[in-house]
Amino acid sequence: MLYSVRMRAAQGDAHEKGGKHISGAERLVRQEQLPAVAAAMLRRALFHSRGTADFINLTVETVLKENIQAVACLPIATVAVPSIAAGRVAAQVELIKAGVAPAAVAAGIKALAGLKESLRGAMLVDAQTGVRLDNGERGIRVSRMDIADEQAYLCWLSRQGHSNIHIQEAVVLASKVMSASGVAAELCWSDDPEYVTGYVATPTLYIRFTQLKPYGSPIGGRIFFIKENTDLEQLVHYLQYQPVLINVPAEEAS
Ligand code: WAQ
Ligand code: MG
Ligand code: MG
Ligand code: MG
Repeated sequence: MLYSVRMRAAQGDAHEKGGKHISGAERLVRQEQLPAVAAAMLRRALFHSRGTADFINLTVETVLKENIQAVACLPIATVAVPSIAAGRVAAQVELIKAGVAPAAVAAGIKALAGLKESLRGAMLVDAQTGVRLDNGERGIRVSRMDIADEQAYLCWLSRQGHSNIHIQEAVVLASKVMSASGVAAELCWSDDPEYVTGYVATPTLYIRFTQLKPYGSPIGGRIFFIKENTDLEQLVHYLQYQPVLINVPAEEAS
């Protein structure tokens, strides 16, 4: 048995009462990890660069091992770009290569860049038409995922020169999202003011771009581009409720 641990924190009031989203996190852990993981989430909500939370929801639920699905981790590539504009152009090229219509890519970037405030979850956008498919202002929050073997993951990342928590969490999330049938690609940049690197995820690659948003901006978000004829209800259920553990490639003998 594992435990799904989920945290969402807001300022002013609860999210559903119009509070400002500060931070969220989701893990799938063993019982002995639970106290430390829960404490770390509370710390993160209380000491966040987006501000201090005064509403924190921490949920813990059991998950049966036989319901967990194994998903392969996406490989990571990094593209250094000289400016935000160059980063966004490069991201658009990758989204188009992944099968998102140019007009939908443009609409998606416009929606993300035009946000007045960060949502708690991701926007769903039709990959052909660019029309927004989720109805809420909150977006769809992906949950119930984690890395299967944390030590192996941290080693695998560190051998590629990566060590920060943003990338650790984003690669897990993107790997789950891209394992969902119906998602053509994802675009993301952080809502943490100091974190300007963003990414595009495709079915085969997680591609980082070193600048996708202005330094200091507290507005970030995610867009999942949805293929034609996708059963939205089934997709959203998978993203929110299907427990998934991500596996890194076994270490190659050297
Ligand atoms: N499900 C759906 N949307 C989410 C989730 C989730 N579990 N978590 C965050 N979001 C949305 C929400 O709108 C946030 O405002 C936005 O994404 C950004 O979240 O170097 O740190 O946690 O390779 O701030 C990407 C680059 C970092 C990492 C992403 O996102 C790298 C990041 P943040
Ligand atoms: Mg967060
Ligand atoms: Mg996050
Ligand atoms: Mg954040």
